[in-house]
Amino acid sequence: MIRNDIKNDFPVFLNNSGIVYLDNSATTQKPQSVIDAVSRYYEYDNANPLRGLYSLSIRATDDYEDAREAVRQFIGADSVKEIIFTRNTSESLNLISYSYAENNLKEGDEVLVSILEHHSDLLPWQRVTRKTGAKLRFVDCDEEGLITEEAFKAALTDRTKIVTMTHVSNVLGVKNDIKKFAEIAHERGAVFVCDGAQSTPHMKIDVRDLDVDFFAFSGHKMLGPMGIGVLYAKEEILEGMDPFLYGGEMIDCVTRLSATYAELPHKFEAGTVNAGGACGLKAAIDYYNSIGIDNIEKRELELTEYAFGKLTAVPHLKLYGPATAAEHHGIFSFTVEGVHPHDIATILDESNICIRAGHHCAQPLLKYMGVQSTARASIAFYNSEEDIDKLAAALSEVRGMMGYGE
Ligand code: 7TS
Repeated sequence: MIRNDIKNDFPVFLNNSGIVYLDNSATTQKPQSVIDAVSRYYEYDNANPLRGLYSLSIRATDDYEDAREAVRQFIGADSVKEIIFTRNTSESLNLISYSYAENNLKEGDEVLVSILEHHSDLLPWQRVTRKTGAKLRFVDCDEEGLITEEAFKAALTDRTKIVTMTHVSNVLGVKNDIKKFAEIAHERGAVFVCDGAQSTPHMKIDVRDLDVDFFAFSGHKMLGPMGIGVLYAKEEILEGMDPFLYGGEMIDCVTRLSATYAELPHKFEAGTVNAGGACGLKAAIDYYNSIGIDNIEKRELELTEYAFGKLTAVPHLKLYGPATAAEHHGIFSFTVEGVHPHDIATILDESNICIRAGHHCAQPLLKYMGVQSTARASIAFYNSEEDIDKLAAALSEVRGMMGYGE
């Protein structure tokens, strides 16, 4: 059960009375406990972690490493060596492309991406395939946004070395069967990368069960602070990879002309790390655990079904993606006939309703869908039926405000 007064845990709602926040796919709001954890780190424990030999610095190091352990448990990884802190999903995916893909791809090899990808899981692959002479191939989705097993198998070839796919689409809300696709990719000898930016905040993640080789996500989309993200990767793969960024803290021994590198995971964390952000991310994980990820999933499903019913009843509204409510995972992209999505978002803002409009950093997908832009509402467990009622009511008025009749 989620408490009825759950929004009171989030100061932004107390400081912006009446606001209806439905842009959770872009970033979530932060509970007081997360804000306090970041402050607490700077008020009590701040020193440069991993460097000092004095107690304060040791406490800073412990805070940072405790956060890594919290992340390990949260996603079910075997070892903290497999948890690398980055800035966000984008950096995590770039790390894979620079440190793994660039050294493992050659001319003629193929990288398979899905048409659903956010630009963050596309551009790094465009770059590395250009650089190595490998080929970038796409697996398309069906009309509802689903990638079928048949389509996936047909897109794989003996030359596919890397498959990369989002767990949940930030535009359509569809969830890919990552466990099955990773298994098929492995049978064909490819490694599997999963973009977990839109799934980790909303469902139980078990990287061992999914059996993915890489899994990337952002702290700020799961109640944590901005500027801290995660790359999970299997230890044996990380061991064989070159560092991503070079400099302080990622070394073992340095001579004038060469260096040996630190043990995992520090080999991939050059320079002073974001310890305050890591403390905030740990507090976010503690908050998830105090509510229970199962309860969050259940509540978000209820809200998703409620929103699906309300949105599909709005006249002249076209909803994109799955025809079944549950498959939207809290994400609704839509257009209103005759009204530009930017106008929809601006009109809704007058009622204090926050939604996103545009291409959602997924231009190839929108082109494939045959639209330039959509409006998007995305839900988190702290939203309410009342939020959705306000959204639907405001959407019903949009055409009238633009001068259309009934
Ligand atoms: N992958 C997916 C599936 C995403 O939805 C996003 C951000 C990213 C990667 C990039 O995450 P970042 O933390 O590195 O920026 N998606 C969105 C969105 O849908 N609206 O704003 C950002």
